[in-house]
Amino acid sequence: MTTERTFSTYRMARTAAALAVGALLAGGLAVPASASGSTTVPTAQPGIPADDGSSTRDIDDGGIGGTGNEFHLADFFGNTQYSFRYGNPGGRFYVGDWDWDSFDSLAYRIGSTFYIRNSYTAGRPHEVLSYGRPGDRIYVGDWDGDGKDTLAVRRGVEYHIKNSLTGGPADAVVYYGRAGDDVLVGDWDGDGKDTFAVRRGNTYHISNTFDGGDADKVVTYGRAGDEVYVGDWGGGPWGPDGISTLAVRRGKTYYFKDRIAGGDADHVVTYGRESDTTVVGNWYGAGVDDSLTPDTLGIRRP
Ligand SMILES: [Ca+2]
Ligand SMILES: [Ca+2]
Ligand SMILES: [Ca+2]
Repeated sequence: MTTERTFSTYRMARTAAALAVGALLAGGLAVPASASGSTTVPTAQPGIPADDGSSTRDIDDGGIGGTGNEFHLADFFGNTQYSFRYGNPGGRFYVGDWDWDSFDSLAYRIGSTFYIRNSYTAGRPHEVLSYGRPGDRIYVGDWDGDGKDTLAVRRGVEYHIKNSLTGGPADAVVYYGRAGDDVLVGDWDGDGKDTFAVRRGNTYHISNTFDGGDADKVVTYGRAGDEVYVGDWGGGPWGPDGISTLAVRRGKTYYFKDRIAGGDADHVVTYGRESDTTVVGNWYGAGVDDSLTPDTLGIRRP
């Protein structure tokens, strides 16, 4: 199974050869206007083919659903710091630190191709890579603790983990939980490596390894109907500590917990509109301070 997967990276704008490859790739993936089933075809950003999102919109994975290509990224207090458009209005986005600068940014996905941008402005992708198959469920994490986020493909209880954005087969295949599990990714013990947690209702079964044994911690937070997000919110007295914790969303209000524990939220932020899709990542303080900064909110808006 592993050998069926390809994982190739094109570093754009580095060399003439890379540019030529990028042009070929963009041309090869262009979606004909009739493919959208509509007279309105989304306007492509330079370097990203037009795409109606049908190949990725409904995948249930670690990506960002919803629609729209307008993004607003906020600080700890819910004040917008960056606003820009990227990608196409349809389809999925993924958040990760793709370039080791400690700040997260977006990747837009068409089929099994990921268009990565490392800054909070509109523009061409900085990297384009292909991984897995068009319908694969993808999760983002720093699986080996080197500071760079990479992808894992999930097929039922089987996870094909890759530790680089380069070619070659998966670095590890692990088995986790049950096929129907709602899986979250986080660094629950602060060792720098991301692992999984399973959500069942408002109970979270947290594991710090991939060994498939019992959960290391079980915690109840919020309500079963809440939307939940994972981050190192940094709201404690000493700021962020490198440990991922939970936040739940009700309407446009977010209830952040700074420890892996139940009980009342440690801080509450209202941001955006009820119709917005939530994005979470580490962008607060980007370009100013590369010390440990908290994960904060963002929104995707049509
Ligand atoms: Ca980054
Ligand atoms: Ca890594
Ligand atoms: Ca960890």
